[in-house]
Amino acid sequence: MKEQLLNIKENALKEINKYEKMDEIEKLRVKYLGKKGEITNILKGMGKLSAEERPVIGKVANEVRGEIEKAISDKKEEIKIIEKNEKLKAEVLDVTMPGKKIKIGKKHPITQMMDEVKYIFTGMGFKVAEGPEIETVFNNFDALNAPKNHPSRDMSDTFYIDENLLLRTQTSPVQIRTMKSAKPPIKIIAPGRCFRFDEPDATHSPMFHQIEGLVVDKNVTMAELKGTLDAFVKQLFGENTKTKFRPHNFPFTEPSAEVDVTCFKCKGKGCSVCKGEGWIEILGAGMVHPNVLKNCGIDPEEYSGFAFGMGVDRIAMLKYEIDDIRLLFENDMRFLNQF
Ligand code: 2NM
Repeated sequence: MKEQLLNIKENALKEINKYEKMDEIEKLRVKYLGKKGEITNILKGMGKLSAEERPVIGKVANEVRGEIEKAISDKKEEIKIIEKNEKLKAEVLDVTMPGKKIKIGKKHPITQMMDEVKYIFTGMGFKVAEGPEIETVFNNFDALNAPKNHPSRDMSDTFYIDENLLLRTQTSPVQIRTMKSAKPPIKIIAPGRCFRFDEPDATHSPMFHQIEGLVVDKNVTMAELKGTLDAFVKQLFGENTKTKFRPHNFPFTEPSAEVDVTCFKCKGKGCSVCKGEGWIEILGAGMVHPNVLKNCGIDPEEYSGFAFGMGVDRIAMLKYEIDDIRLLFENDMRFLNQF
């Protein structure tokens, strides 16, 4: 029996050495020391022993149990330390590691310009109006008082879809739609894409962007047009910006003007941005032609209005000193990321 106990001890110690996991060691504890374990089994046979043998075997059994218990608890301690170290290793936080850069996009320079212009005009009480890019010939030309032989109507200047439909050549048809459907007072801007049958070069793109404005009410005068545009360019280009109205001709306004502003770069002295002129042309404007009001069902005897229009791409090019409009539409990130 003593022999058996010593065997058990030897096996137990060998096995304990073999395992490295907490649950495996726990299984060994049950196997050797549990109620149905090997030592308990041996001790059950103690009743058959003589009175002399019993205390001797009892002592051996206690020693064996004690040694196995100690080996198990030592092993458990060891495993605890190893597991703790592994956990610490796995959770280590290197504060010197470079952070993960979160890339957020940015707005296209034309969108930035659009937003800036919209912000200024909505601040003056204008509402933003939108309309389709595919328009009727009536809204794009006839309602705008364009004579039947006007060169812009030519097949070689305008993208026609059929004889009644085209890609709008300016955003004025949005204003025609507004005047046809709403009663004055009207105070809107119409931003959007426009299309002209142009060969692309440094200053021309068959698709470009415009923002046009329209105010219609009783007693609207040219003084309000000048005051509105003056306030606009001062906000866009700086407080000291001046405007100059040069007489011009548009079919849809009378009188009409082209509007120059003092160069925001050289303040009028002459530089590469203004080509030495000191002035930059940025707007077309005028008083809405009575025929246009009539075409939209508004009585020109009762109401008057002013309108203006600007090329957003051109203004973005001036502001960001971009010398080729095609760069704006190539979507090369190396270019776009500069703005
Ligand atoms: C411009 C220049 C001058 C204009 C006129 C109208 C409308 F619909 F009221 F007749 N909308 N936009 C206008 C006037 C546009 O762009 C250079």
